[in-house]
This record gives sequence, C-alpha cells and structure tokens, in this order.
Amino acid sequence: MSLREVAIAPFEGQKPGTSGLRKKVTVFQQPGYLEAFVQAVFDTAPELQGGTLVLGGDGRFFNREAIATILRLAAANGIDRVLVGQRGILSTPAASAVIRRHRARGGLVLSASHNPGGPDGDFGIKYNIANGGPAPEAVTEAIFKRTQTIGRYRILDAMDVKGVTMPSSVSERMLDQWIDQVGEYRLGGMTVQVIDPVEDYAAVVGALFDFDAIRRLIARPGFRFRFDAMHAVTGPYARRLLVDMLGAPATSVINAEPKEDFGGGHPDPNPAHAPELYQAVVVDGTLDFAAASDGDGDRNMILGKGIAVSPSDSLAVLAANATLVPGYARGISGVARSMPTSRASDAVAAALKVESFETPTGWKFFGTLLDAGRITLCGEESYGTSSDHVREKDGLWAVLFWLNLLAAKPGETVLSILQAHWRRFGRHYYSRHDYEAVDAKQAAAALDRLRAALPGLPGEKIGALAITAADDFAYRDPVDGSESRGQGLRVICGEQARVIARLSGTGTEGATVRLYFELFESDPARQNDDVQSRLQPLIDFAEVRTGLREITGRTAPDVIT
Ligand code: VG1
Ligand code: CO
Repeated sequence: MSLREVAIAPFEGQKPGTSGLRKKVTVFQQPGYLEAFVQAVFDTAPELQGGTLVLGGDGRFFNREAIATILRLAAANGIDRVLVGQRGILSTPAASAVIRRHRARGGLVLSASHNPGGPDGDFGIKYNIANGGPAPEAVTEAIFKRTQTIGRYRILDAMDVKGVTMPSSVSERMLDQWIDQVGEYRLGGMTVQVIDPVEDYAAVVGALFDFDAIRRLIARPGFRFRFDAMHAVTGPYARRLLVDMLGAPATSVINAEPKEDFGGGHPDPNPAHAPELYQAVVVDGTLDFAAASDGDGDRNMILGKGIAVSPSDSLAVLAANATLVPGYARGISGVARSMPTSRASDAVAAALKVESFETPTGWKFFGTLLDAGRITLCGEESYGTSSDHVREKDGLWAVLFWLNLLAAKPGETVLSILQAHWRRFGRHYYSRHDYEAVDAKQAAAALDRLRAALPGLPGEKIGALAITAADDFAYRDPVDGSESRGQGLRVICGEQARVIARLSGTGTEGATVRLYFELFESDPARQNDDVQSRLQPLIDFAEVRTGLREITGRTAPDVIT
C-alpha cells in the first residue's frame, strides 16, 4: 500500500460552467487531467476529510475508469467513506437524495448531462455540497482558482485487496469489478460502500405521490403511456418506480438499458431530439401520456395527446395544482424559475399569494432558497423541474407529478389541463432558439451588439409592443446576499413579452447562442395559435438586433424548443 504524490502542471480551462466541468472525453483522458480537477475539489473542500463522499455517474463512456481513479484519489485524501452507485450508476437527482439521506459531506456526479457520449462525445464532473445540491458559484470559483495553481495530486498507488498487495494497474481492474457488486470494501484507510443506486431515490420520491391513485390510472383500460429513458441513466429508476412499484407494463419503459454512448443518440429530451416519441404522441395521438429524460436523469419532457408541454408551463401547472399531490397537500411556500424561463409560474405564485423568484440559469442558484424554505418548487425552461425533496432537478419526479395530476383529475387530459390553466392564468407563448457550435468570437460579437443597444431600447417598439426595460441580468441572492452579474440580456415589454439572449455554459465546442421568446396572451380565443407564428415579431427583433445571421452566416437556429 503506498500513497503517492504526483507532481503535475496545472491544466488550462478547468472552469466549471452552468453545471460542472464539461469537456470532450479526449480532454479528460489526458494523463492527470481528471486527477488534477478532483484534487482541486478535495483541496477546496477540506470538510470531506474524515467524512462521506457520494460517487456515481450516468454510465457514459469513461464513467467506470473515472470512478476507479477517483476512489484511489479519495483514499489518498483522507475521505472516510465513499458511497458508490452499483456499476457506477447514480442519476443526478439520486445522487442528491443519497447525499441528503446519508448525511454525506459532498458528492461527485460524473455526467455531461444531455451532451452526447462515447469516445468522441463529452464527459463531465459536477461537485455537489452537503445539502445535495450543485456547489454554489463561490465554491466552483474557488475550485477553478485551485486548478490554476495545483502542483500535485495524491493517489493511492497500490492497494491491499484481501491481503494481497498489487500494483496499481491490477488494482484499477479490481476496483472496476468491485463496483458491480453491492457490498463494503476497504481501500487503504477508506471504506468503499457500493449501494443500490435506486433505493434511496425510490424511498424519497415514493413518499411524495399517491401511488394507489397512479396505479389505478395506469391500470385503466385505454390509458396508454410510455417513458423513454433514451438509453441513459433513468432506465433502472423508471423500471423500479413505474413498472415494479406502479404496475406499468414493462414495455411502457423504452430504451431502458443505460449505454455508454446512449445508443448513439443525443440524450436530450425535447421534441428535436426525441422526434419519434413526439410524432407518436403529439402528432399521431397514439398515446395519452409520454415522457422522456436526459443523460443524467434530471430533465423531463412531458407530452400529451396533441400537446408538447412547454417546461415553463409545466412548472406553472405543477405549482397551481400542487395540493392535489400528497407530498404538497399543505401548499407550497414559493416558486422560483430561472430568468429565461417564462413568467407563467409568477402568475401562479401571485394568485396563490406565495413568493416568486427569478434566478440566473443553473440549478445551483435555487439551493439557498430551497434550504431556507422560501420555495417548494422550482424550474427552468430547459426541461428541468423539481422541488425541495432533493437539491437537483428531477426528471422522474416530474413524470410522477403529472401522472398524479392526471389520476387526481378524472376525465382530464394533458391538453385539457393546460387549456384550463391558460384560461385561468393566461398563456405565455414560449420558445427557445439555439445556434450551436458558433465561432466563439462571432457569438460574443452578436451578444455585444445587443448589449450595446440596451440603454437605447426602452421606449422603442417591437411591433405593437412597447419596450419598457432592457438590461444585463444581475442577481443578488436574497438569502446569502451573493451577487452574480452578466447572466443574460433581457429586453422586456412590460408584462406582455420578453426577448432574452445568452451564451450557453455547458457546451464543449465553440459557443452556443440561446435566444428565448415569451409572449403573454390573456384572451382564451387566442390561446391555441401556432407558437412560432405568434412569436415571430420577437424572433425578428432578436435576429436583427444581435446581427446574429449577418455575423455568423447562419440562416436558421440549429434547435428550436
Ligand atoms: C443548460 C440549460 C440550463 C441547465 C443546464 C444544466 O445550461 O440552459 O437551464 O441548468 O443546461 O442542465 P446552458 O448554460 O447551456 O444554457 V443539465 O441537465 O445539462 O445538467
Ligand atoms: Co441533465
């Protein structure tokens, strides 16, 4: 058994983005790259020493190798116990649940979420703190700073397995096999506890919903539903909850085997990346309810016969109907949404007379509000919704919530629930346009052009809509007072409309420009129009004012959601 200190030079660009450090697999495969980043986390979070760390990932290519390396690093850095998901699997919401239930001091989640996987795909690593949520900006900044000066990492070079000391290469293979079996192992002075990746999660979400009512809904003749795990991490979770616990036919969970390359797909649950499901439910109407989730299981797409639910609307509907679900029967304390998410949930919060919050993009900004009990539900337009049961967004939770609503509203459909919601609160037409892998300088130039125009915009008009405010969104956390600037450009037309532009913080190739459009319609007679047509004046405005097409030569967005 020997503990080694390995000298290294810092790697450039180990800066966590919206959700962890994301790079091409080939970048992570550079000798010392993963080690340097994880060592920087350990150096920045001394509270992990002598405590428990949670470790798991979405099963993508490089997951197992990374886990074997991180275990050896953890053992050399004084971690007392590591809880590892069996076969290296833990969905993001499950990791959050495990951290909270086992009072771990932190967790490392290996995922690049909805980004494609495989040898040419992406890999990622997120650090979560003791509340189960993503490390706040101050922590990720500190980790980044540490990566810039780091000069060594500590690793267990060889280890004693059942009394035999082996060289590190053999031990890595052993580690790889350990994680396939639930059980406890010793690694140096550290305990490795391989856990069922589903158990804690199933216990947490199982306590929230009316399982008997959902079971009756699923058993109802004529109720047809499907869950698409997109060959990503949610398969085992969906099988346990939907099939084993709720009695759904096994065939209703599709693509349920997690694969290292997600079957070659893009595990991003939206109409653009799940076109077959969209066609079957929304266009052909062959199913009553369908859902999908992403690489690491924290996103959800909800589809009903004839309708794809906008994630912003989904948050608002869940908030408005929360008391129908046992776990929220006593009401909600407040709702938060990320800035680009439509203001549909604000309308509900106002009607319910509870607080509402607008935060920067990324789940890390909800943590303080959840911890302080100021909000119960929160969500993002990017197919992310969750509550205070964990500190991450939670794909299956949202699916169960919708099933619970359908069960509690006999005779209603996804579409009729939405239409009733719009009649009561008004409809926020909404869409996001993504321009992907744009040259980084060109993307910055387009944003700069709009930014420079902001001061002169109030008073101008977009068609019939008067611009009332325009700014670069800055946020002051109402709980801890921390400030975040430069979080996206907002052009606001009172309560009527908004246009938002920002750069993605999760991509690994060039830059991705995201344009977001929102238009409020209170007239029920005008709430069932074509979304893109209604938003067209806002779309034209954004394209002209950023000069995006002219600067980049692009003629259309790559993805419209
Ligand atoms: C995107 C989404 C954001 C989400 C983030 C992480 O970030 O817009 O809402 O929180 O992904 O989600 P960006 O910076 O690319 O816009 V996940 O499921 O990729 O961890
Ligand atoms: Co995700």
